[in-house]
Order: sequence, then structure tokens, then C-alpha cells
Amino acid sequence: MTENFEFKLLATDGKARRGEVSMPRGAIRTPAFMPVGTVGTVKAMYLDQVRDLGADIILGNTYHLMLRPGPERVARLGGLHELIRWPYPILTDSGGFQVMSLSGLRKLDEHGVTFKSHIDGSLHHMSPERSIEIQGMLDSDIQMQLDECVRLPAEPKDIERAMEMSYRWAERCKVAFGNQPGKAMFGIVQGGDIPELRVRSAQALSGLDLKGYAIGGLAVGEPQAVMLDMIDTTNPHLPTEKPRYLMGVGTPDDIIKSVARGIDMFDCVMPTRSGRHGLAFTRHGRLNIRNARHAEDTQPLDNQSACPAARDYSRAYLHHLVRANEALGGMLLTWNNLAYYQDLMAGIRKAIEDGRYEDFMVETQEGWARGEA
Ligand code: PRF
Repeated sequence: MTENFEFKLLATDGKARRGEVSMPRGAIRTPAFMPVGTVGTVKAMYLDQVRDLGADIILGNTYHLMLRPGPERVARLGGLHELIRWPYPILTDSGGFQVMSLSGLRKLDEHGVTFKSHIDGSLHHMSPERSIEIQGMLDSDIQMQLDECVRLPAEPKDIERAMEMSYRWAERCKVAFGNQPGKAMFGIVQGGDIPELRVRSAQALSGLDLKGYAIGGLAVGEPQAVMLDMIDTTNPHLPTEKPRYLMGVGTPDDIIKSVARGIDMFDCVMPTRSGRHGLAFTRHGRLNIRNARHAEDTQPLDNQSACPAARDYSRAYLHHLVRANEALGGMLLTWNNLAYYQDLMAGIRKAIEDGRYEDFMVETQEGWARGEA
């Protein structure tokens, strides 16, 4: 494996890109979906299973891990990979977004953000430098700059202020990160739903010559069409030879459409969180396993899947487990969903290599439209 962080484009089909990130802890085949392991666990999954499904990288959250068990403790325990027994790449989100969505009382200014823990109400401060320091103590392979993500709809002046401050924080994070050849720090494009701000943000960040770029501030309340427009607006202003990561996205439909626009990496809680709530993703669309019509259905979720959760258990049993609030229900549905997401990504990568991504999208959407078969 390589000593340095590198990104190679292996094939393109239209704007869709098939690539590979290589770094000391392993390679990441792109387009990639990163299962979310917020507190050091991909909830309801063994990491061996996550790996077997084809995940090359998982995501962790600075916000959660700094509150519990704490970055100093993680470092004393040998770093996050050692602690959780995942020796492959880990990307950590910087904390800005989670502070916005989870913590109470927040004060946000040029210095950083002060927030109240959602666990015990204690006060914490995070600056761009502290976020990078914590991500370093976790020994994260891909670290994200601290940013401010504004929920939409929002006033243009608020979107602009947050975008400009996020840019200045990117500069500070770049300095704090320094030169670490086997690791990467990604910048995050902000700018809400305003094309001109997206362009400015992407151009300014490109000037920092970072190892990768994320598009943040999307899937935060705007329609899908607006999100796709913002991707189209932003991508031409990002360097082609660096990976592009669309943060917190999304549904399988969001993913295939974003890949068509040139996105390389995704993360989302959807397959894991919604699995624990009884939603199953399949080639034939989504189904809510709690629904009464599954109570005596002896079919599995997908008899053609290689995943035992999809192939070997009846919908009736899954329905019973979820209704009875049994842990195994959430475990099996999460397993099914992550298998579906990783199979989707494998299909996407193959289709780009074969130069048939358009057809792949149409076939995939036709499969979903066939309904809960
Ligand atoms: N910034 C960060 N993390 C994020 C987002 C963001 O804008 C989003 C938005 N979809 C998800 N996760 N740092």
C-alpha cells in the first residue's frame, strides 16, 4: 500500500467517475459509500460484516467521540482503529454539523463554536485548530475542516457569512493539519442554494490545494432538484484530479444522480438508522417491514442477494422481530440495507467501467419502480 494519499481516476463515463484513493491503511474504490460509525460503532453491525459487504472506509464523528470516550482516552487506547478493530481507512467529520444538529445552546463566532453536550449538558469549545487536533488524536485518515452548515431555507446574508467563515476556517485547518503525507484534510464547500456563493466557495477552496473537497450544506431541507443543481454548479470549479465527497447524502436515488454529476464519495445514516426503524432497501424499492401486509409473507427481502439477511429470513419473521422490538430485527435490516447500498456502489463502479452508466441508472430506477415485489 502507498505511503502517500493519492487519488487516481480510472475511468469516466459522461461526468461519472470511477476512481481509487490509496493511502497507508488501504484503498478506497470510488464511487464509495461510507457507512456511518458515529460513536465508534456502525450501529447493530459487527465491523467484520461491514468489511465483508465491501466497505473500504467508514465514518466517525469528532463531536460524539470528543464527548465520549474523549480523544485523549482514545489516543491512550491506541487510536480509533485499534479501539474499534477496524484497520482500514476512517474519515472523521469535524463536528460543526453535529453541533448544529444535536447540541443545545451554541455560540458560534470567528474563534469557533461553544456548545452544550447533548449527553450531560457540559460546556465545550471547539475551534478549527482543536477539531483538527482531536481528529489527529483519533488518528483519523481523512479529516474534515471545521465548517458552518446552514439549514435551508435561509437568508442569503446568513448563507454568505457562514460560507466565508467556513473558508477562513479551512485556511486555519490547513495550517493546523500541516504536512501528513499518508493522511488527508478535506475542505468543505458551503454556499447554501445560491449558485454564485457555491462558485466562490469552490474557487477559494481550490486555491488552498487540499487533498480532497466535500460539498456540504446540502440535503438540509431543500428539494432534490436544488441539491443536484448546486452539485452541477460547484463541480466545474473543483479540481478534476481530487476526490469529491457529498456529505450526508443520501437515498439510493440521490446517490445515482449525484454520481452522474461527478461525485466520488458519500456517507449517510439512512441505511443504518432507517434499518433500525423497520425500513428495508431492496432492488425493488423500499418497504416498511412493520406494515401488516408482511405479517405472513414467507418471501425473503431479496432471494437474489448474497446477504443472508436479505436472502434467508422471511419478511414475516423480520416483521415479527421489528414489531416485538427485538435487537435482531434492527441488526438484520441494517445488514440488508448496508448490503444493498454496497451492492449499489459496486454496480455503479462496474457500469462506469463498462461505459454504460446511463443505462445502469435507468435499469436501477425501473427496478425500484417495480415496487414491493
Ligand atoms: N458539513 C459537515 N458535515 C456534514 C454536512 C456539512 O455541511 C452535511 C450536510 N449534508 C452532512 N454532514 N461538516
